[in-house]
Amino acid sequence: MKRRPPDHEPHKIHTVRLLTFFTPEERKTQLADAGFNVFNLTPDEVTFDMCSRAVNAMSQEQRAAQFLGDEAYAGARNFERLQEVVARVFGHSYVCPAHNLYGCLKLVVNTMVPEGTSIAANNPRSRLDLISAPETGIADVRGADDEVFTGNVDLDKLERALESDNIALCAVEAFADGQHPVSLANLSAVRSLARRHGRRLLVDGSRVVENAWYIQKHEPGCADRPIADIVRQIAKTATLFMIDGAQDPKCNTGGIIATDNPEDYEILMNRVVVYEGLHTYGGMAGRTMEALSHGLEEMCDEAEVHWVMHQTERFTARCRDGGVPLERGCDGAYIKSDEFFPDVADNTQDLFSAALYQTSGVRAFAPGRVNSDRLVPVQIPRLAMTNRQLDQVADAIIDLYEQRGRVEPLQSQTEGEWRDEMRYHGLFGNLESFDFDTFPYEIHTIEEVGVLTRDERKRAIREAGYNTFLLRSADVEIDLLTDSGTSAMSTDQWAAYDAAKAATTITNAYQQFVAALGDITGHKHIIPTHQGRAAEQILSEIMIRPGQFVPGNMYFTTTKLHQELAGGVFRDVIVDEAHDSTSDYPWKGNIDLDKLEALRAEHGADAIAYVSFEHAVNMAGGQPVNMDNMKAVYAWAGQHGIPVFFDATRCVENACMIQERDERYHDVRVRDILREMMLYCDGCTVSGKKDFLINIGGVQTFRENDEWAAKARRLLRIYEGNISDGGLATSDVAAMALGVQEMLNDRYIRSRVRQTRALGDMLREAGVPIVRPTGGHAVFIDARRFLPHIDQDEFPAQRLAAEIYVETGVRAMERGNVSKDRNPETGENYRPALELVRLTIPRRVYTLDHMRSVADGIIRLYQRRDRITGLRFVYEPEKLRFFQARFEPVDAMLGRHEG
Ligand code: P70
Repeated sequence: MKRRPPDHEPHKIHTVRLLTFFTPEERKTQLADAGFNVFNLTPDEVTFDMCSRAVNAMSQEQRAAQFLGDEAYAGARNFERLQEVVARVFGHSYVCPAHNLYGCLKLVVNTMVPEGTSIAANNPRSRLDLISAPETGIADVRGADDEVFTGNVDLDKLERALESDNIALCAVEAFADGQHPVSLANLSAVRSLARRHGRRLLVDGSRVVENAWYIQKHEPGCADRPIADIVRQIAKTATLFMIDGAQDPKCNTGGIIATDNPEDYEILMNRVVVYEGLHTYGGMAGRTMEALSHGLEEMCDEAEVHWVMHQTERFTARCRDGGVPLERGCDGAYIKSDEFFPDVADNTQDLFSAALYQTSGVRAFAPGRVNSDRLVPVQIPRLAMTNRQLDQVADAIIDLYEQRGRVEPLQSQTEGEWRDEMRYHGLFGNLESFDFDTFPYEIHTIEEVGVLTRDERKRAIREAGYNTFLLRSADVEIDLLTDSGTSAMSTDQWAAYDAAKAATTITNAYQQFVAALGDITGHKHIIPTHQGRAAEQILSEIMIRPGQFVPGNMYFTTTKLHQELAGGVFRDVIVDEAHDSTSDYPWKGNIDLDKLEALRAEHGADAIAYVSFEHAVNMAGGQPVNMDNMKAVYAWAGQHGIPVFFDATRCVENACMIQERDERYHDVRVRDILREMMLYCDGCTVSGKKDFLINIGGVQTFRENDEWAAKARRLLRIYEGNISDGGLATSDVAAMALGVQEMLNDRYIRSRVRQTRALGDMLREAGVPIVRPTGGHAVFIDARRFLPHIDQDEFPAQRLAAEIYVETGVRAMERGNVSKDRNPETGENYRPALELVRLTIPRRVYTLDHMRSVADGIIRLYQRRDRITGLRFVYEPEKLRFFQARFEPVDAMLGRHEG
């Protein structure tokens, strides 16, 4: 089978860990304090930490498993599960747990390598050497013949060793030293030889998955075999198979030895209590066994393996293309530090590490003994980084390589055997810094996505009545339905979530939220609500007298509905450019003051309840309002005694677009721009599910009016919950208190807005008609121009959203004739000027590679657009019909299903 490299992650991001970036001066100070040994830097002092052990992103299930510890001393349920999984994944009936791989090795050496014997190994630097008694020798039996399987054992050498030396054990590392894979054929030959001589074959499978990928790719006859199959065969070939829990199984620690041999198991079981713990936990917490079990099964997932290996290949190739001397490792690029600094005699590994940190904040550390090696592994933490981040780490290394002549050598200050003991005197060479321009977070937890075939998707959309709201999330591969409540929370938010103590009174979480948002907005009253529409309802009820007008910069469905339920009449006062999808006007969210004044002139100021002023206007395409417009509207309103309320749901994106598009604000922090924006209103409603980086929550603020605040709190008590939570869990309030701070990180918000724009640019360059300019949260496809042959009453945007799903597995949302509803007087559809499909980007969830693959799919669809037909209702609800409506294709009668 010929495999294409995967074009995006086969998962999405569930939780992120925030990264810190440092100035060159900060890095120098930190490096000097660390004695020029990057080992002494804490993770907080490092931007990207390039190692692959115990730092991998876990799956959501694996994280959950860490909370399922049966912390019993004996016979834990977690151990029973581990046994079952080991039997399934490795085919061995017995498992001996240990605290980690060192524990496994020690057990084997202590029980199976008698004094005076030696070990035949394919890794002469094996840790077995350190663990064994001093007189135990390692017979290096690695061959040098095979170009791909450089870890293969030379069978003649092994045979000679078995015959003449006193070999106790054959030890093969799958991927010896991180660089040398073995073939299945070689492994089984080794096993036969060992058996013939009555010796055991011990396989260290800590990198068994990477090795299996090599076998699948390069060993004759293996191309069609699943990774899981190959892994199982490797494990079965071994008499004793062990694995480091913190490597391929993505656990944070733990290790196991698996075997099929009851006598060996008995030996291990009786000794494990001496060094590790009882045979049913072996020095691991119950939760570790549980997470390890999950990891053992997940590590063989074909798509994940191919993604991990694709990243390694890509990263290594980029470094190599940049001229950097390296060896390709199973998990990254292993830099040849001596060739990197050919004029430097000593400590080139630590020199490389120090210089790379100095220029970029990237850490790559070579553990081990002083002067024992020359390679510095730059390893990729599994699933934790994006391709774009990795590209930039590679570029940072290449950058350093280009200025290697300016790097000053290190002078040892200490004598030590191990590299982690070393301290140096260094001089900071005059080096250029490398600046990162990437997401400021790493991936902490991933989430599974749905993968269906095209035929399955066709069936799914038909069953969903051609309404993407009615699809199951499990059937969606990349979910761009909404940016609402879909953000990935940070580890800090999760920590606060877990720690928050619930109460029906004032809580700490509430106080933190009020303090944080009060500081950001300057508003006096901060009232949490369960989400945006709750605030909208309350505000509408307080502020609108029946018959009053509510002018706003384009309608939003829930906002307008609540205004109408309170007896108000919505009037659109947005600038005309907003209705023209082809206009490049940068401030399409602005209010047209002439329209506002005309409304007042006709009906009087008293007939206007308030101005409903939305940031980064959703229905117009996420279009920003500029600062002058906010100021002018507020001044105008002040003259007439009319309040102004922001829908500040996407206020941070708006602030970011002000920073980008208004040169007066280029050097102003987003936080300060937002603070100024918040001066020009009397309060806000906010759906916190967007910019506030939380999954549920909202807020109502009042800048100073105590009377409105008292009324709002009264309604809150009646409709929603406590005044300290608005009906939210205290934990969600705590998460929101952090979300409102994280959202103001300039690097974060810029990377978010740029990611959206990147998707827009890819589509536009291919000629796909989209709303211009691209806004902050979404790319809007102009369905009338995409499908000009479909009349608006046959809902081109609704059909286009359905077709995008069938073509790509991407879920989008209709924002057009269906959403706009019918005119209650005429009963006709409104037929709005903007008939759009929204591709909405969740925050911190998808990568640039996801975006590229979305664009590719839509471009393919665009090329066959003339074969797409319209829809008609088969079920039409009365209110907010777009949520539940069902359709069928207009050509369904002909029995012809398009797409
Ligand atoms: C979306 C979501 C919600 C929203 C909003 C603005 C500018 C208020 C709200 C309501 C969810 C949605 C809502 C209705 C129809 C489709 C989708 N927008 N103001 O996907 O807030 O949902 O928290 O009650 O965008 O755009 P909430």
